[in-house]
This record gives sequence, structure tokens and C-alpha cells, in this order.
Amino acid sequence: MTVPESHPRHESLQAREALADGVEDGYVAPQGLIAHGRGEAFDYLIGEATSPPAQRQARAAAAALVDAENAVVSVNGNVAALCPAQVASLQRALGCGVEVNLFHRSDERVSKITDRLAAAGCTDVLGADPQARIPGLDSKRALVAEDGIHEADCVLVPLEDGDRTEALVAMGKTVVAVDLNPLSRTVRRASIAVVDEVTRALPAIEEAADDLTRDEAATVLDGFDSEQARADALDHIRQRLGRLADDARSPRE
Ligand code: PTJ
Repeated sequence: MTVPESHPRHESLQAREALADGVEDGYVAPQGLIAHGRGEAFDYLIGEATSPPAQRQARAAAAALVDAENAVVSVNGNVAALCPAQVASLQRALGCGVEVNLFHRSDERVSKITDRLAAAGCTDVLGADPQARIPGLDSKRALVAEDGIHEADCVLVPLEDGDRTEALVAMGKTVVAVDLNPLSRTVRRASIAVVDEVTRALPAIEEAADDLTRDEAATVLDGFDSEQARADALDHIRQRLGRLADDARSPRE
């Protein structure tokens, strides 16, 4: 289905179409539709735009990636459906690795996602032949490439589950998450969480990285407090809802 450009919710409907197509093509997990719906609900509360706290989080995320020796972006079905080109652009800008890592893993899905990423411009996509495991994880998310996520000092995990975030942090890695739900375990456990929609967050991270030298990145990281950043994300929603409630109470013209 083509969504008319004039539709007031064009972008949101396009994203839904991309995910539904991905389910039909067999590379998005059906559970990905549920995950997306939850994300959409939080995006409504956030205001469907990158908030000032998310901008600061994106700068810290960029600093972590610039500071890393060996950063890898982890890609699941939803990310492959929504923003393969943004992943490719980030890879070009930062020279980082890209690895397919799936919760509902099957060889067929990994292969389709790898092809989709390659078609979008990603190079040397890892994940089809995982030789290592993340310790302490029983799910298939534990399966990783030795020279990819296993070796990485920094892993960018958009739309992640809390268990793997925790396990990657326990391995001593810097974990940068992108997740619209500021209450999720992922956001609470990540070294740096960007509470923003993934198609907005990846370009914001890339743009912030453009301006950062390695020395500046270290300074940004020194000044970043992940708990304060999460509190700022929650405050953003609280203040926004407060304003909307005031508007609803005020008499209409
Ligand atoms: O492709 P697979 O097999 O690896 O499975 C991927 C999903 C997403 C199904 C799997 O990782 C999953 O079940 O994730 P969760 O536990 O539902 O968590 C997804 C998180 O991403 C939730 O906290 C959502 O709020 C958030 N989210 C959903 N859509 C977006 C998002 N965050 C940013 N941008 C989005 N577009």
C-alpha cells in the first residue's frame, strides 16, 4: 500500500508499512510489530520529535562511538526495516562494524537482513556465522561474531532487550542503546541511552559525531551522567503532559 504524502501521519504510516512488508518478506519478526506499537505510544508522549534531552544523549552516544577503538552497530529485524540506509551512513561516517543479531533468530532471517543491509550500502556485514557467545545469556541473542560484537569495546544497540544490554555491560563494553521507552530495562542498564525514535536518533548521532574530535569526545563522556539523562527524558514527558493538560483545561475560543 502507498501512503499518500498528504496524509497528516504520513511518516508514521510509512514506518508501519515498512514493518508489515518486512513481516511479509520474512525478515521482521511478527513480535516486531508489537514492539513498534509500544515505541509509537512512547513517541506520542515524547512529541514525535527529538527532545532536548535526546539531543544531549545523542551527543554522548556519538562521543562513545568516536572514542571507541572498535565499535559495532547491532541490527535486528525492525532496524533493518526502518532505517538500513541510516545504518549504512553511520558505518561510512564512523568506520564501525555492522552485525545482524536477532532475538528470534533463524538463518533465513539473518540472510535476508544481511542482503537488505548490503543493498542499502553496508559493507562486511557480520552475524551470519557467529563463533562466540555472550556469557550469561540463554537466548539466541547470545550468538555473536568473534571479530564483531564479541571483540567490540562499544556496541550500539537500537531496540534492544534489557538482558543483552546487561550482559554486554557485564563484559565491560560501552553499550549505547536507542529506545523510546525511558522506563525500559534497556534504558536503565545501558551505559548511554538515547530516548528517541531510531530513524531520528541515528542521523542525530551521526551529525553529532561529525563535530567531535577524540579529545572532545572524552570530555563529553566525562560530563555525561546516564541517570541524570534518564531523569531528563522522563521530565521532558512530564512537562509536556503538564502543558497539554493545561491546554485541555483552558476554555476554547
Ligand atoms: O528482530 P528480532 O528477532 O531481534 O526482534 C526484535 C524485537 C524488536 C521484536 C525484539 O528486540 C523485542 O521484542 O524487543 P522489545 O523487548 O519489545 O523492546 C523493543 C524496545 O524498542 C521497546 O522498549 C520499544 O519501546 C522500543 N522501540 C520500538 N520501536 C522503536 C523503539 N525505540 C526506538 N525507535 C523505534 N522505532
